[in-house]
Amino acid sequence: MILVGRYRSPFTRRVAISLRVLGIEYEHLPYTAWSQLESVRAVNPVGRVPALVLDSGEALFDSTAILDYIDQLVGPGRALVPAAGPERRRVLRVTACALGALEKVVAALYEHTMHPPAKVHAPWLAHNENQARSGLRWLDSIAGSPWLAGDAMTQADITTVVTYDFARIVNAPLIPDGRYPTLDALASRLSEHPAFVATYPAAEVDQANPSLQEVPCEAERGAEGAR
Ligand SMILES: N[C@@H](CCC(=O)N[C@@H](CS)C(=O)NCC(=O)O)C(=O)O
Repeated sequence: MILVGRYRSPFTRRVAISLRVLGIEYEHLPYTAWSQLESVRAVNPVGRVPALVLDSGEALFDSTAILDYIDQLVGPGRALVPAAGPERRRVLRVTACALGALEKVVAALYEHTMHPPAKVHAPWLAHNENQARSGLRWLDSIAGSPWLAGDAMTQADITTVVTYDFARIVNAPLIPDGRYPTLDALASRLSEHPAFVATYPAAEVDQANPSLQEVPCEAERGAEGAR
């Protein structure tokens, strides 16, 4: 199977990490939905990453549908979202919060990068950042055992840490030192996990040296961009 999308896309990264955690081999095509839009449209009519192209040629998108397929592939005993019951509800609830916060971080980033500075609408930017903060606060507050839901790593942990890493990369002021101690601890622990190390966006940026301007969702903001 082929995973289409750069790891700088957090939606792509959560799929890549899940594939690696489950030991599913894949080929990686690090296309961006911006300068390589036609190649991305060939596998997703909406032109967004990630897509997963199966050996049969069937293309799956978006990240939630792909993760559902991967879980079905490995079966209920290894799936990253439990098959039923309160365990499933908890993993879905936490994952939904992490994904919602991620979408808000992306919306705030687009407000910055897709408009000229004079057209940035400060109230909409603040709204999105506040929604993201609220989601992160809740995620930080629910921590129990080493994992966010249950006694093993689930999709809740993967999507939460991908969101946290992404927020720190593109909008460091959203994550002041010490504000989210539980998320800090979880992200720091998983930063040593091979699946998280291999997909960390900075490593990919170094290898590919892409133009940061043309890929807002997937771009890193340097010090001059930080507020
Ligand atoms: N809901 C989608 C979101 C995917 C998404 O927004 N991907 C971004 C990259 S981070 C993209 O391709 N953006 C291009 C665009 O929106 O035109 C998913 O979970 O896969």
